[in-house]
Amino acid sequence: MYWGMDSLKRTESSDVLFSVKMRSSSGGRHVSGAERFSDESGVCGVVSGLATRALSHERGTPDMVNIRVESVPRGEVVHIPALKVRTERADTPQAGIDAAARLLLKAGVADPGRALEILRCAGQMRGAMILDARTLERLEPDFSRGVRVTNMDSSEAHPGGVSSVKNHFSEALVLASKTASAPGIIAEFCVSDDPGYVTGYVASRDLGYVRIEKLKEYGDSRGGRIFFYDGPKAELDAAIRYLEQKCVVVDGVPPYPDSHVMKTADENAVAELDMLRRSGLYRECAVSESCAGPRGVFDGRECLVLCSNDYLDLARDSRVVSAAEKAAGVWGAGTGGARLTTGTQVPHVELERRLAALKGKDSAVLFNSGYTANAGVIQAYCGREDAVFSDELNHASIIDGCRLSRASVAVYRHCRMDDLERLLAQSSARRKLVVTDSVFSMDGDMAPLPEIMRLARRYGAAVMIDEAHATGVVGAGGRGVCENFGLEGDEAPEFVMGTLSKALGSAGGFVCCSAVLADLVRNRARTFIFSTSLPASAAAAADAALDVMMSEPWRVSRVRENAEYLASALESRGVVCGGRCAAIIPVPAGGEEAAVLAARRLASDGILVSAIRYPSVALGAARLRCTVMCSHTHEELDFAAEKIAGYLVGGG
Ligand code: WAQ
Ligand code: MG
Repeated sequence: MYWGMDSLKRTESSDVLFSVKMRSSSGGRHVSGAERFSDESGVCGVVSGLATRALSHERGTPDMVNIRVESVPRGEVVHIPALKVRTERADTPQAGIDAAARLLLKAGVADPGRALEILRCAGQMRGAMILDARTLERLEPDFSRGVRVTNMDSSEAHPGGVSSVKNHFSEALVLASKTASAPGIIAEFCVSDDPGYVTGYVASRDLGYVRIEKLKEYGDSRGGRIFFYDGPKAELDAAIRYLEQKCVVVDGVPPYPDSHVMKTADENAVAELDMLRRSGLYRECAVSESCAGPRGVFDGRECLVLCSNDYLDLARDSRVVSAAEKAAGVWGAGTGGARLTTGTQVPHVELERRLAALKGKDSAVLFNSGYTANAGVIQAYCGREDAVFSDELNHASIIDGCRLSRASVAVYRHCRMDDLERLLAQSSARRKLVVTDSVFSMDGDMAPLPEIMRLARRYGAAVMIDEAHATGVVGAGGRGVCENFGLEGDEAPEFVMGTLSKALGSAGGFVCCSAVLADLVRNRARTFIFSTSLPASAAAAADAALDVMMSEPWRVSRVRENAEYLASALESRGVVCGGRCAAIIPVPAGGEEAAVLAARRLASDGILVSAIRYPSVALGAARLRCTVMCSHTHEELDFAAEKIAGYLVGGG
C-alpha cells in the first residue's frame, strides 16, 4: 500500500503538509509509535494505516491509541540524504556488542564498553539517552523519558514503509539519518526493544548506518538508543530541539537493506539459513535406517526413540503391514487421480465408514494428511463473512486453515473459557466456528471440551476438534476426547478431525461429521479436491490398525500408563513437565539454544528427543518434547528420565 508520500513527491503545489503521529499504550505502558508526513489528500490513508498498525501489534491490542494530525509549513521541511548502509555479521550477542564497541570507538566515543553498560542499566525508556561522547555523562533533561526524535519521514513510498506494518530497517534508517545530521551528535547506537528483532546498528556521518546482525538473544525485549554528543554544552538544547522538532524528509531510503543488490535465489536462501543457524532455529532431517518402532537407527546410531507419534506401535505391526501389501497388490501403488476423479477406491470408502463409526458420526472424509484435513475443512466451512475462534496454541495446520478460509480469526488465550466467551459474545459473523486441538500437540494438555461445547451452543457456534494426538490414546477405547468426556450427539463437536499417521501407524488424515457437512467438505475443501488421493495401501493399513487397536485395548491403556510413568520419573528427579493426559510430555528447556544442546547431548547418549522451537512454539518457550509408545519399557523410560534430568537439572 502506498500512502501519503507518493503524492507528496508529485504535488509540490500546496504549501502545507501534515504530520500524522500515532502512539499507543496499554495499561499506561507505551506499546508502539510511528509517524508520517502526508499532503492533505493522503492524510486519511495514513491515519488508517497507522491505526491498523497500532491495533495489530505483536505485543497485543492496546487500550489507547492516540493519532494526531498537525499541519506543517512545507517551507520548514528539509531534505537530507539517507546514510549509506552496510551490514556487519555477528553470530552471537557478544560478537555484536564487540563490533558495536569497535565502531563507536572509531566514531570518537571514549569508552564504548562503559556506554553500553550505562544503557543496559538504565531500564526501558521511550526515547534515547544522550551521553557526552568524552565523559559519558548523561545529558538528556529527562532521564526516564529520554529524547524522542520526531517529525521525520522517508520520501520513498515503500510498501511497509508507509503502511500498517513496521519496517524496522527503513524506519530506523530515517531516524538514524536525521540524528546523524543533528548538530553535535557524533554517533548513535540502537537495539530494538522488539523481542523478535535482534539486529541493531551503529550510525555516524562517517561510518554511515552499520547494521549489526545480532545484538541480543531472540525473545529479549530490552532495547534502547544512545546518542553521543560532542559539542558545546550551551548548544545541547539546540541539538535536542533539532531532534525533537525539525521536520526532516530523508531521501534515498531503500525498502530493505541491500535491496538494490541483485541476488540469486541461492544467495537469498543462504542469507536466510545463516540467520536460522545463528538463532538456533536451523533444522535438519535425521535419516533413519530402521523400521518405525520404539528403538531405531538414526544417522547411523542406535537409539531409543522418544519422539515418534506411532503411539500404539502399529506402523511395523505385521497385520498392518500385510494389509498394506495386500491392498497394493489388488489396487495398485497409486490411485491415478484425485478423489473426485479416479482416486476413490473401495478401501477409501470402507475406511471412511469405519472412521465415522469410531467417532460416532454419520460420515467421514479422508485427506492425504492431518495438515490438509485441517486446512481443507476450515476453508470449506468458513469464508470471508465468517469468524473462526482459535486457541492460541492450536497446531500450525489449523492456523493455515484459518488463513486459507479468509475468515476473520479471533485467537483466544490457551484454554481460557472467559476469553473465548468474550470473543464469541462480541462477534456478529455469519457463521462461527470454534477450533481447538483436543490434545495440544506441543503441550500435551487437553482442551476443556464440555465447556467449549456449552459456550458454542450458547453463542450459536459450530465446533471442530483436532484429535491427531487423541485418537488411539484418549478415552477407554482410544476413540478420543468425546469418549473421554462422554459427549455424544448434540453435545459433540460438529467436526472431529483426526489422523491415520500417528496412533494408527499409517498415513493420511480425516474428518468425521454429519453427511451434509461431509458433502460440503467434498465440494469445497481445496486440499481434498486438488490432490491425488492416498494410495489404497495407506487406507487398508489404517483399517487393519483399527482392528488391532480394538482387539488389543491394552495398547491404548499402556501408552497412557507409560506417559504417566515417564512424567513421574522426570518429576522425581526434579524436572518439571507438562502433559500426561496423552502420550506427549513437554519438558521446558529455556532458550532455543539450550533445547538444541540438550537434544544433541541426549542423542549422543542414544536417546532421540525433539527440540521444539519457534515457530512450533513461541520464542523463548523452547522445550524437549518426549512422546511415549505403548511398547516402551519402564527401564527405557527410567534411563531417559535420568539423562534428561542430568542435562536440564544438573546443568550437564
Ligand atoms: N527517538 C528516540 N529514541 C527512540 C525512538 C525515537 N523516536 N523510538 C524508540 N526509541 C528508543 C527507545 O528507547 C526504544 O526502546 C529503542 O529506541 C528501540 O526502539 O537495520 O526497532 O523502535 O535491521 O524498538 C533497528 C533496525 C530497529 C536494524 C530498531 O527500535 C536494521 C527498532 P525500536
Ligand atoms: Mg520497538
